[in-house]
Amino acid sequence: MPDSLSQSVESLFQQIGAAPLRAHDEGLVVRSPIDGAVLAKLERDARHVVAARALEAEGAFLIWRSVPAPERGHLVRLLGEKVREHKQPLGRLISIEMGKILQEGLGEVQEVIDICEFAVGLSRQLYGLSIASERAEHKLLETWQPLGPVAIISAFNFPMAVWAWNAALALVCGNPVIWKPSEKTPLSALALHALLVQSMREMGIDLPGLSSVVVGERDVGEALVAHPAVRLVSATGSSTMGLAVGEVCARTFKRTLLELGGNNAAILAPSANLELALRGITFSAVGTAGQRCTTLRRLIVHTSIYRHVLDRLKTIYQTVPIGDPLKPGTLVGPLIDAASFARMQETLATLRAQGAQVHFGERLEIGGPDSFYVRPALVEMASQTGPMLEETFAPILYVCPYESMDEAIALNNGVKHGLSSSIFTANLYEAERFLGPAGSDCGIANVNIGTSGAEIGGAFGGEKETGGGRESGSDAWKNYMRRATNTINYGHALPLAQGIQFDV
Ligand code: UN1
Repeated sequence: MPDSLSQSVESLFQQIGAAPLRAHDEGLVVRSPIDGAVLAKLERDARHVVAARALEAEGAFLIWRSVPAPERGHLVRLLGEKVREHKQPLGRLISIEMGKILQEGLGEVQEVIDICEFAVGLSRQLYGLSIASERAEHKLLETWQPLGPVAIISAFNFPMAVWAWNAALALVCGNPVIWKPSEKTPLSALALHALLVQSMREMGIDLPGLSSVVVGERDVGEALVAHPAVRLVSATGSSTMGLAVGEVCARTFKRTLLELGGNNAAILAPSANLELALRGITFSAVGTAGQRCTTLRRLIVHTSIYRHVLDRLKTIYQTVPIGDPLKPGTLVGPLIDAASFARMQETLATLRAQGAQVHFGERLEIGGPDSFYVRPALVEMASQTGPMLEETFAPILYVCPYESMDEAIALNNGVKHGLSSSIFTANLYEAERFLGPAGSDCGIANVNIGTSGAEIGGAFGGEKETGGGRESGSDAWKNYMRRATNTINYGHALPLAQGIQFDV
């Protein structure tokens, strides 16, 4: 039995068949939020290495784009099979490096498997349109072609799934991928990527530029985003980061797919099944220790049940099992790091100073001086003001009363982000209104389930400062392809569109 988390990581890498990690004294320090232990010191990739990867990707694109899509799908199928085979060690690695509970770590790996399967099917479904032409003996088509190298910048909270949503689609669409994982979770990236490299080897694909990982901090991401070989940047993280990425991409005419912050709300109506609602609310608010983009941050409760709901939540928050995420039964693991803890405490201090009633949110004596376990916080808000309008990436749930559905929907929409939202109600009119054009303004709007825990089959993403991108299922694949409109003349005359006469 390994007696430290770094030894566990070593043995997980072995089980997965990934290259052992080499320690670099001055390297990037990767810690486990479980106990603050150093897991690895990784060599940072210099800017010229990033540039080399981008150029290799450009080279690989010239080959990969002409490989038939179903054959490209075969590579993703192999990846999915290997991930399924190694689901346990991969889930464990996520838990150790990111701190989410093992159940959620395994759930994240399942998302990787699911999107691989989706992408394999998609590889035989990259279909276009045939459109009626106004000209005789002409055919108008819409076809979808590979785009070029795709840069994927992922956040610490989903250290494997977010890459997979993007990479599985990008690869079947004919594009090489370059992955810049969060500097807090590069080990999950290296392990998952090793399985793709193994899959390539098995298929005899000798194209190192097809997929790579670049390790480092912000400068590595900047070098990648700015590189002219990159055609699409898919970035997950804060709205500030997204804005910086978006500006560079606009200047270089690159496509972006932005999946940024969320300040997600749920409306709890008096007709709702309260037991179901409380489970949904709790999972969304305290799951992943409040560190999902889709975490429930604002609960808007009808005045008639407000006190009762608050009391029930207080009891749940008091007893929710917090601790070692690897231990069965734990539901809330640690925060990612000291900075995250400090931001949470600052927010709670501001709220107290502004007169809000704050319940819980305190640090717990678990793990040691370098790990940060907190009891999730509940904050009573008379109105939607101050920090409630911002996203604090920590388990803080604001609870705010509403009187009319108009007011509740206005509160739901009254923030800068627009990722996820939900309504708990048994009233059909309320539910349909929430989902309609005058309802929630978010990319995700749910009924009688929480704001988090989306399946891969739907398109994932949100509006406003969430960035507007859509990843994963539905027709999100179109982001990774060049849409071409083709007009084919199979006659012997040359009629011009709009009836223009131009005879020479
Ligand atoms: C994120 O937090 O960035 O809907 C992604 C969910 C997950 C993905 C969240 N499937 O909660």
